[in-house]
Amino acid sequence: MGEEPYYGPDFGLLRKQDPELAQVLLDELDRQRGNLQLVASENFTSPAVLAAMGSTLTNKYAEGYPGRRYYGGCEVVDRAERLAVQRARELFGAEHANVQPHSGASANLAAYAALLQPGDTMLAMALPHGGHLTHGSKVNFSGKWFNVVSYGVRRDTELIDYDEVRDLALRHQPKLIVCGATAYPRLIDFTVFRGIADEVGAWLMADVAHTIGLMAGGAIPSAVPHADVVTLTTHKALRGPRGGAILCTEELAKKIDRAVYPFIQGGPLMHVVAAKAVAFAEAMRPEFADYARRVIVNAQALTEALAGDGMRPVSGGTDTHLALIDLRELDVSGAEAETRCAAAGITLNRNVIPYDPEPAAITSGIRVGTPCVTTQGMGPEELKEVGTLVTRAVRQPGSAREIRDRVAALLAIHQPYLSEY
Ligand code: DSN
Repeated sequence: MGEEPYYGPDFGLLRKQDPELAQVLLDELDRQRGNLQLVASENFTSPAVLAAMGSTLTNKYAEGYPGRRYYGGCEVVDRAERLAVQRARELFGAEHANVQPHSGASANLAAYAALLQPGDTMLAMALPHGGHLTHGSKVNFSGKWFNVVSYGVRRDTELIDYDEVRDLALRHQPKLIVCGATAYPRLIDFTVFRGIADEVGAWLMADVAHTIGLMAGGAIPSAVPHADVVTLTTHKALRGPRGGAILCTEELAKKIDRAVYPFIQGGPLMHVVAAKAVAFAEAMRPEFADYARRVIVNAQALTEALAGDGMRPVSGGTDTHLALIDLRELDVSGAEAETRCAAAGITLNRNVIPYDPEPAAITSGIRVGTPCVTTQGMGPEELKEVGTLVTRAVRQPGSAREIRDRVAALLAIHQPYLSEY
């Protein structure tokens, strides 16, 4: 047996060559291991995914698509992309997959470029009600280049108002209807959206960056059979590398591919494409289905614990991996709660709640999610305790040190990158 070939990260070498930067990596690993990670859009990707991302595939330019590149020497990276595409199609049951988008925002830009012209009308969920920046915010390309009509949630139920969506669609005749959200704890009824889109002759796009991992694991209904185009990220509950992807019907395949390259991107990140292939294979394993189911069970345990301690979950609970908590009764802003939790060793993000009287930098809410803690092996019992710890951190900032000790005890048992994947 010869020496093992170089295949990826060599941390020892980095430490020797650039100790200053190596220390940043060590400190970030410590931060990730040393705090409770409750940001709903984050996860601990597997060591195999990290290995693919740290590989020499990063050296290769491969503008174009497998077998149709604008550079020589692409025959090896072509295999990585073909695997990623095949696996994505199989995992999600999609007719076509494009695995090149660098991010969810890039995937959305490409989808709009494929389906719309500047000035066209699209209907999407308002950011302050749980949508995304790229769903028509005025500070984003989507709000500047398109005529965006926004829908939201009802004030009484805090659920998507499908009657409002239909009324707006009939009145404004959008060319594209976008469903999907970043801070909506409930299931989205894609069949209703499909019906509305058909009624007005619009394309239907589902941006399921947040929930695609749950769909991959079969824990919630998939958007793929209903939407013309599905955009996603690979790094959230799906637990892959940081990046995006697009699934679509065969009918739209060429348009989507041309919109990704050459319209909005140049060379794909082949090391990330390879890592996406690894993640898609991991998500096909039975253990991943179990993981996706446990993410939701854990989110429900966490939400119940929070609700029991007086932190009101928007819409009354969750069907997914996340909860949105209204702090107005406690008279603590989202920004202050985020700071208090950080002092107690708990990482989460402030988040606007529907009809929030506070601006986005302050907010009246926090968002919590369970993809990370579930990867770490925590279960509903631990999540109940986490709920109590979050509540104490928000209500009793003086207890931060005590809470940190309890967080450390939990994390000593559930260490990322030490336990099995
Ligand atoms: N920024 C992501 C999130 O945290 O939800 C969405 O892109």
